Amino acid sequence: MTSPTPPPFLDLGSFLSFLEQSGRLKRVVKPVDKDWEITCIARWAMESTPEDNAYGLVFENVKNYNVPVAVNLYAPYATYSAALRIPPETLLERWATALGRPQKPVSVESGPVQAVVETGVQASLLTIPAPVWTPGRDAGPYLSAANVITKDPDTGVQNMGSYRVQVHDEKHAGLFFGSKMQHGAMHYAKYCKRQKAMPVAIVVGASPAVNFAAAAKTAYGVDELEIAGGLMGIGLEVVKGKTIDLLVPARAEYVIEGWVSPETQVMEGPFGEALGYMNCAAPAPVVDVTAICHRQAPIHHGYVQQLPPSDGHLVMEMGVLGPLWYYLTQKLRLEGLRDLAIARGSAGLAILVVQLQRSHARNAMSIGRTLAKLNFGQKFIYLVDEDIDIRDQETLNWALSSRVDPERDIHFVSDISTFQYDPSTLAAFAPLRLLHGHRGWDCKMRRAGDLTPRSVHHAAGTGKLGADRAPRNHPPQAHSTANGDPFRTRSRLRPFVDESSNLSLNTLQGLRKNTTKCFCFKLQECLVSPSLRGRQR
Ligand SMILES: Cc1cc2nc3c(=O)[nH]c(=O)nc-3n(C[C@H](O)[C@H](O)[C@H](O)COP(=O)(O)O)c2cc1C
Ligand SMILES: [Mn+2]
Repeated sequence: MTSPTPPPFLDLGSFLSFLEQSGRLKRVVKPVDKDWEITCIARWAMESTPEDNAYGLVFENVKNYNVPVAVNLYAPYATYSAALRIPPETLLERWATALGRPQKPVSVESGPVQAVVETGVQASLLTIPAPVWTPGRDAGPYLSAANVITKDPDTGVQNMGSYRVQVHDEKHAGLFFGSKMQHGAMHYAKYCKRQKAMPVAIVVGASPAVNFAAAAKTAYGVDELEIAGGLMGIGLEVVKGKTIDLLVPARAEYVIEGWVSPETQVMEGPFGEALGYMNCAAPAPVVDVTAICHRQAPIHHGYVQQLPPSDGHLVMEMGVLGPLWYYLTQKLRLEGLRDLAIARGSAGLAILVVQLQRSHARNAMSIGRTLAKLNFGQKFIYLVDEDIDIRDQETLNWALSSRVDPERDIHFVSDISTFQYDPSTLAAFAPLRLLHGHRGWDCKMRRAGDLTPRSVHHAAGTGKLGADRAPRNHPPQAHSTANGDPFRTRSRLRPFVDESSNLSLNTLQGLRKNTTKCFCFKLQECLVSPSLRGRQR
C-alpha cells in the first residue's frame, strides 16, 4: 500500500516546521546584525555544507527587531522538491502540470496575513528586518524574496513576479524591473501612459509554491497565483487587499500595500547581481506604502543574493526550466528531449544543459537552434547524450572534454541577447576605452565576491563598512520620469566589465566581434560506452 500524498505546504510556517522535523533547519539564537551578519553566516552555511546536509536558517534574535529572519530555505533540489511534496525527478513534470492546469485562487473573507493591519504613521517598512545582502556594497537593505503583485489595467488580470525591493525609508520602497519586458514593468508602463498610480502588493514569506511561481518565466497574461495553485495541486487562498484592489495570498507573513506613481522615480541600487557583480544605481519606480499587513508573529524571509550558490539561484533556475520544459514538450511538442538542467554557478540561467534521446541525435543542431531562439536568457546551450548525468558538473566537463571538437561542434548563433546583467555582454555595447578610468563603484558592474564573514568583519573593524559604501536608508531623491516611457532613464545603466575576471569570455566574444550571444555544443554520437561512466540517471 502506498502512503497518501501529504498535503501541500500552505504557508511558510508549516514548511519551516517540516524542515525542522527533518533535521534541515537550524535556529540561530545569538543576536545578529541584520546588515551584515545574516548574509555572511547564511552564505558561509550554504558554501561550507555538502548539499546532502544543507539546512535552512532562522535568525531568531535580530538586533533591534522582534521579527525573525529565515534564509537558505529552498536549496538543494531535494529541498525545493520537498517543498512541493514531490521527488526531485518529477519536478519538471510538476511544473508542466502546473502550467497546463493552473488552479484558480480561492477567495476568502479574511486570512492570517491581515491579523495586523498597519496604516498611516503606524506603517513603517523599518519594522521589517530587511538585511543588506552584499554588505558594504549594496545601497541599503532589500526585501530579496519579494513577490510583487500588480494588475493589468486593461484586462484586470494580475501578475506576480519576484523583483527585488529596496527599502528606502519608512514609507518608500524601490522596485527593480530587470527589463521593460518584465510583466510588472509592462503594467507600470500602462499606468504611466494613463498618468495613473499603479496599485501594488509586495508579498513576503508565503507558501513555497508562491515563491516558486513568482520566479516563473510564464507568458504575459498568466496569473502566477494560479500557477502557485497548480504547483500545490489546490487553489491558493487569497484575500482582498486593505488599501488596494488586488488579491493577495491569505496565509502570507507580510503583504505590503502601496501605489507606484507614474511621476516619480528614485535612485535604486547599487545591488549585487545574480552573476556576482555590482550593478549601477539608476532611477526606478517607487512604492508609496499605504498599509503593512502581517501575521500576529510574522517571519521575514529572504534569499541570499549575489554570487551563486544560493537558494535564490535555484528558485530562478526552476522558474526558467519549468516553463521551458512545459513550452517545449506541451506547446511546441518538440520531440527528442529527455531532460533539462542549468549548470551550477551560471546564475540560475546562463548555461542550459539539454539531454537528448539517442534516437534524436541527428536533430541535435536544429533542436539547439530552436532553443537558442527561444531566448530564456541563456548564453551557452549544451546538447548532451543520454548517458550523461546532466546535474553532475564533473560528468558534464568530462563530456565537453572528450566529445566536443571545438571546430566542428561549437556553433554560434548570432544576435540573440543573453542575460541582461552579464558583464561580458554589457561590454559588447561599449567601446573598450570607455571602460578604462571608470573605476567608481556606482557606475559599473563589478565583481563583488570574497564576502567571507571574516573579510566583512575585518572591513567593519577598520571602519570601512561605515564609510560611504555603508548600508543606509538614504532619503529618496525624486527623478521625474521621461513622459510616456518610464524606462528611458535606465539607459544610465553603464556597461562595465571587470577585465581581470572575465578574460576568457571576452576572448571568445572578441573572436565573434561581440555579436554572438549563444553557442551550441553539438551532441556527438557516444564514442565511449555509457557503462564506462556509469552515471546514468
Ligand atoms: C531571487 C530572485 C531575484 C530576482 N530579482 C529580480 C529583480 O530584481 N528584477 C527582475 O526584473 N527580475 C528578478 N528576478 C527574475 C524574475 O523573478 C523572473 O524574470 C520572473 O519571470 C518575473 O516575473 P514576470 O515574468 O511576471 O515579470 C528574480 C528572480 C529570483 C528568483
Ligand atoms: Mn508574469
